[in-house]
Amino acid sequence: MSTVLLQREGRVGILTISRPESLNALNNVVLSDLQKVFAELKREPLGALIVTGTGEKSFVAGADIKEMETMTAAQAKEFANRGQTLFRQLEEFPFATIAAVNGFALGGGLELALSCDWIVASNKAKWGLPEVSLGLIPGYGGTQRLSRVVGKALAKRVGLTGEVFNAEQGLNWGLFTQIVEPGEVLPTAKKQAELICNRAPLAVSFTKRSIESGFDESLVDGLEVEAHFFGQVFETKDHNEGIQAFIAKREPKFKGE
Ligand code: CO8
Repeated sequence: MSTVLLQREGRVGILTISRPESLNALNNVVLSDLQKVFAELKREPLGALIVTGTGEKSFVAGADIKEMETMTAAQAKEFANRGQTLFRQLEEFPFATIAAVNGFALGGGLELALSCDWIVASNKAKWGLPEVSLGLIPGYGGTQRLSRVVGKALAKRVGLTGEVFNAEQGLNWGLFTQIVEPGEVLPTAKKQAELICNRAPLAVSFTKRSIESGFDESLVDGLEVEAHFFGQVFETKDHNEGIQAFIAKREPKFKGE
């Protein structure tokens, strides 16, 4: 049985990491299963994808510590590269991705959530980068992505202390876009995903790419990227449909063309 389940509800996908006996820790099997599911998502894309963990206790409690017990330095680098490649694929999907953090998001779990477009979390969620307490460092992008979201000083506080933080701190620091009651995490993420699915798919994808491509550029170069995509969207049929629907005071019927 796969450790990564993909459920499709219309154009919304729900990807669930499922290793409850290890609080959904990421081992080599999970990475292989993720690889298969991502390949399927490339062939048959969605409108939006929600990433979550099975059960109420944990999103993902990190990379599998037990699997690292006998790893050599070369194997560790390979394990980090493998996870990073996968998380980059997740980040680069043309559709929206929402992490629904239902519990612990530690180490590799936080790094997985950070590779999604945004994070909706339970008000009971606990998160952090505890790697330094194991004599390790984050290896799935934590030292790079967290600072881009919360800023350098807070990212250093999280990574260097190895402290575990609560949901409110995550919200206050801008890591989580929203915190809700535990039973509301998935329904909230689903509502947001459904909203996106009602929008023009190519416009959604260009908006995401414009934000991503411009983020590390100067404002001037970023604005050029935006102008480029603004031009591109005028080559789509959906832009015509959107404008015509507005003028005719009716709902648009987007086709992703
Ligand atoms: N890896 C393997 N097993 C785990 C992990 C994990 N990350 N987390 C929990 N488990 C297992 C426990 O060992 C336990 O198994 P068993 O019942 O066989 O003893 C089971 O899950 C339940 O866990 P606990 O009994 O510990 O549950 P508690 O409620 O007491 O505690 C905690 C929950 C606080 C989440 C605790 O389990 C914990 O501290 N887990 C480890 C968290 C952690 O340090 N995560 C970071 C790991 S390092 C990492 O993610 C690096 C990422 C980059 C990798 C780069 C490649 C080299």
